[in-house]
Amino acid sequence: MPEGRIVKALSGFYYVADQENPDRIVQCRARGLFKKKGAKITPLVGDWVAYEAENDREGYVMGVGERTTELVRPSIANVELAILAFSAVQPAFSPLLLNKFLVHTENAGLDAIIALTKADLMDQTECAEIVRRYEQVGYKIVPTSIHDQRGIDQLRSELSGKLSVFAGQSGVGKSSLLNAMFSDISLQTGEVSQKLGRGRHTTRHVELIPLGDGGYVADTPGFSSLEFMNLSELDLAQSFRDFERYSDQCKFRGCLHLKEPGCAVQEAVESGEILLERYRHYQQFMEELREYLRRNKPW
Ligand SMILES: Nc1nc2c(ncn2[C@@H]2O[C@H](COP(=O)(O)OP(=O)(O)O)[C@@H](O)[C@H]2O)c(=O)[nH]1
Ligand SMILES: [Mg+2]
Ligand SMILES: [Zn+2]
Repeated sequence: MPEGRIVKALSGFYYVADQENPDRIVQCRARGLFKKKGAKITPLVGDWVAYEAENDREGYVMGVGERTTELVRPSIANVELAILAFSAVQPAFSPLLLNKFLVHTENAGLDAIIALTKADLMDQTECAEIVRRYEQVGYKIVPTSIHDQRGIDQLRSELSGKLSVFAGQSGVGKSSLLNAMFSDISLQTGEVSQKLGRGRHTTRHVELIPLGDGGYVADTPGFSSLEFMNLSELDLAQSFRDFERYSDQCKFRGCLHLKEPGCAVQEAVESGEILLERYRHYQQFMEELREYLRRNKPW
């Protein structure tokens, strides 16, 4: 039975790109119910599936493969990499929002690369300082510009062969960046696309854009909800990569690095090995999470 990947889901149809010949898109309906460990599952964009073709263009999805990752909102399976697009200016660089996105990627089990967009508009010393800080935290961060082309080739090679999502606020330059990296893509940019965006409540279908090298990017804003759903306090503590190296040495197992004595993370903050800003944001997210849990108690 042929296999392929769902690249679009719309009105009950799944559009499957054949694995051997990805230019061949077969419009499929789902046949029967798919179950994993007894629970019903719905095929998602990104899923690897087995399908039966009735003819060149139509067929049935017959089975859904194991997923490596599963994002909710947008629902996409098997995403490997998140490109977090944050502009240097317009809108101003927001470390708080970036750190929040990083909590989400860590929790979803995604690798993340930060694209510092519109780097041409930023003071270069400041740009280098942001790069230094996020490298210290443990992330790859690439300053990009569609005007002087910096970072474009590097980012393109990072995306090669992978299924990626582009996440970031509207206006940071996601579409421009994709257009600059891939000459076959022509997404609308600037004010036009913002008008068409019509705010976050418009339901949009998820569609994967083929990159021509086996890779795909999801054409979606990504992580539309930044509330800490389904996250425990310990999950949050473990989403800070820069804490990991120290947390083993905390006196208490399950230490949340807040007021516990003998906490190696707090010590590393005091000695400057962990950035104070990251720790402050961690404290803030913990408060938000606790507030969220209070509001959403099941009793
Ligand atoms: N100076 C500068 N402006 C950019 C750059 N990338 C995008 N822009 C501008 O930022 C605005 C928003 O870009 P767009 O790609 O639509 O952002 P999106 O909403 O994230 O997809 C447009 O007016 C672009 O021309 C860049 O690298 N440098
Ligand atoms: Mg856009
Ligand atoms: Zn601790």
